[in-house]
Amino acid sequence: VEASIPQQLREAWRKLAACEFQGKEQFQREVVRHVETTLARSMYNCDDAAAYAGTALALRDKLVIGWNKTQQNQTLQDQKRVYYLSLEFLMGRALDNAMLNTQVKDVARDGIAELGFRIEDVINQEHDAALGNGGLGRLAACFLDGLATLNYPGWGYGLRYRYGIFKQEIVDGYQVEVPDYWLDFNPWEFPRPDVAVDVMFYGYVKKDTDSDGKTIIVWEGGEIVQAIAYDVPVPGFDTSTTNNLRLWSSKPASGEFDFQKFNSGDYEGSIRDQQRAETISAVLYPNDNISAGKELRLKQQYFWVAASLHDIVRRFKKTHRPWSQFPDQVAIQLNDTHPTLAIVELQRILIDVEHIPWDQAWEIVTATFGYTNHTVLPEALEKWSVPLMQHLLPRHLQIIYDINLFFLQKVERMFPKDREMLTRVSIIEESQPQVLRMAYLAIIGSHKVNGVAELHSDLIKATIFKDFVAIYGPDKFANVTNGITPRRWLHQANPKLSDLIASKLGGYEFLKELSQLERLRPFIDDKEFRREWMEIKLSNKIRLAKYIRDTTGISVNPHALFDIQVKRIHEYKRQQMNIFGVIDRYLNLKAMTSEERKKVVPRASIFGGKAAPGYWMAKTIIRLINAVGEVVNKDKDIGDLLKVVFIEDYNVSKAELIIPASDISEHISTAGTEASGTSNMKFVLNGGLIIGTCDGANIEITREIGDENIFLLGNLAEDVEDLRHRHRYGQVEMDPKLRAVCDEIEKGTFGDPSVYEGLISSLTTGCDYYLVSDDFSSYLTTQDLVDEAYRDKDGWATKCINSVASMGFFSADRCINEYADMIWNVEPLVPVK
Ligand code: OX2
Repeated sequence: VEASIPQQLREAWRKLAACEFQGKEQFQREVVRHVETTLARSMYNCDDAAAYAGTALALRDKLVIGWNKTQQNQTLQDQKRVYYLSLEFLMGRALDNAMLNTQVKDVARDGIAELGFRIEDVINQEHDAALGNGGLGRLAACFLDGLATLNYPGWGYGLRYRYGIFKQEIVDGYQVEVPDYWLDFNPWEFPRPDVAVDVMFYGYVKKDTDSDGKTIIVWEGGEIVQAIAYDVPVPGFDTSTTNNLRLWSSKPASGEFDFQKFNSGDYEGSIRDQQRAETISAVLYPNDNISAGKELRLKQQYFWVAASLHDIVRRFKKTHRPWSQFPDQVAIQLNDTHPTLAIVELQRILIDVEHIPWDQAWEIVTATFGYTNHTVLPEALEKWSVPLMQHLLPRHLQIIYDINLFFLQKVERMFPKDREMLTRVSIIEESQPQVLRMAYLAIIGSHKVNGVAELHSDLIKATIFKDFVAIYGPDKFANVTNGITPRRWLHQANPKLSDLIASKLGGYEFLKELSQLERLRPFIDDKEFRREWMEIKLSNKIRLAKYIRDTTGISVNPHALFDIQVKRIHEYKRQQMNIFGVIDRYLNLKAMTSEERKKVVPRASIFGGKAAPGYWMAKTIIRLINAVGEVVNKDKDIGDLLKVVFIEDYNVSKAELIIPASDISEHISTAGTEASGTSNMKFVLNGGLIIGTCDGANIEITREIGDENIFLLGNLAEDVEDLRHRHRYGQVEMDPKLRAVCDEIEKGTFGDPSVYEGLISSLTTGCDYYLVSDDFSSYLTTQDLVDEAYRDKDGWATKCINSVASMGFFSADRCINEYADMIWNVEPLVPVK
């Protein structure tokens, strides 16, 4: 690379090379320069928004320098890279994270203060990058942070949605969806018009002969859409490594804009084609754990996968290695089944374009891919209709048929007498119409399949993928328990706690080596330390209480027990059980004498989360929460003893505000339904306790922190099937307290009861699929234990501190190292100076 540029030129270039700002003054100069020249503003019209833009652009310049060096270094070192393919990257805000990771926040705070701004106000100007629904997308974002921090050569590939997840407004207690115009000003992306890939859809397949007379297969005649790369720098913490997140945006392929139509006056017609192309990357599907099976979604998947693979293959080909070495240079991780077509696309490139024999190609493919499963919920398992695939991607369907044929032949050899087995494991499900089981294709085309928490990884082996364990053996299946980045979820969200911990541990090394939190234990009896710890929690609660008052008008007492459930609204996550519990608490309070009420621990029940726009039951739950709040919050008998709050538009930046303020958070999914959960980890890391079921990562959190520090409740995953069976055969009496709650709703205490009919009938005639009735009494008793424990302020603090000290295992860095070791076989690079 070096030799290709003459010495003289190199020297001239080096002399002029941009350098990062170092101290405060340089930072200020950069900010002012950007405000005055890039934004064409002045001191007189520089508001918070302009100050944000100036600061972000100054920071961005700094990032870009490290980013360029990192990319050059990665090319030069020429080691194996990992590509994380995810339809969702829930990045949140970038400025604060960039300042903290590059360790210039203090400089920036002072610098911007001297220019007349508060850094917090500046940070709050930023729009969240909300290209995801929930845990799956946020996990991808935490993994990018871990990859960069650990100096792995790792890229993310995703879609640049024009609209991310909708903004949620609450109107008359109901969720209303409003578009998210996040791209109005986004300084964190770099358009790369030179990185453009043509992606084809539809068309037909034909046989042809090449110049040697060999038969070849050509796919042609389809619609072509262009993918344009937009790159987002991802800075690691305390390292120069700045990795890349490449997001694809769709536009009509060059020449596709029909000038003929335009000239001849068919203006609308020419625009229509353009819009059709742009629609592909227009909007994120707002469903969490639900697959809707829409054609446009399949187009998104192929568009993104084809562009990403083209890019990866192009990079590999520049090294002039033989194809057999592809898996030594490239690891691709499939974040759920959304990118499964990448398996088919790589096989297509190898056999149709590179003319490699099928078996050799397939070996390369399977050695390259790993597949992460995130759910066992049947409604979330992707199945694409065969006729749709035939229409949209005819060549890919043929290849899938062949993959399936060879796979079934192998299975038949292994289990010659088992016809049923073939039907069960076939990629094609014989329904009307036939559908493709994408998870099966993902397993067959990968060398490793992993679940995201121990229970979940065991469950997939025992249930949905049982046959595949029999076929491939257990070693193909692994567990990598999820993790979170302590940089964003402790240092950024809870700076005071991070600083206190650093003061005891002698620095911020724990942010890179989270198991060092163990060293907090000797301070557990240190009075001053405990006092500071509790003061920080209180100040975080005051911060949230102020936000709640400012945005909802509800005043919550910061000394009340903050009981928080924030996550996507879903029946399996059981926000309904929580709100039913709140109603029960309200009824109890109403029945008490004023003397009895004096002994009650005051509570604020805080909810937040979005419902998929078409998920009617989830929307009803939101309506009920708000209705209960309306009644309870103004009940004079109750006062501060109970407050019910629904925080609008829960997103990453609100999570950063909410999580540090929690005393207890709820993770109460029906056992066996929440694959892992990751907010459970965030809450505990911030010194809050958990009330939860024996589900997902709750189980491993319990193991790490000790069962004296968690409030577990409810039935176990192994009993769920039996319980459901009993409901189906009408053998379950509704829990009497739950009955009383339902009666109260039906009486109209919370407004028109007909609104909640569906919700209540799901418990009765609907056979209570999520087993609310079975867990309700355990839930209430456990909540009583929470009250009891909270009365003992000192005992509570001990639990919290001990828990934080035990959270090292849940760092995203531990996950990334496990993936690197067990699945990707990649090594970190030495970062450049
Ligand atoms: C989520 C899972 O529901 C959650 O339990 C898990 O922690 C997260 O993924 C990250 O692994 N869509 N979202 C998920 O799964 C699917 C499918």
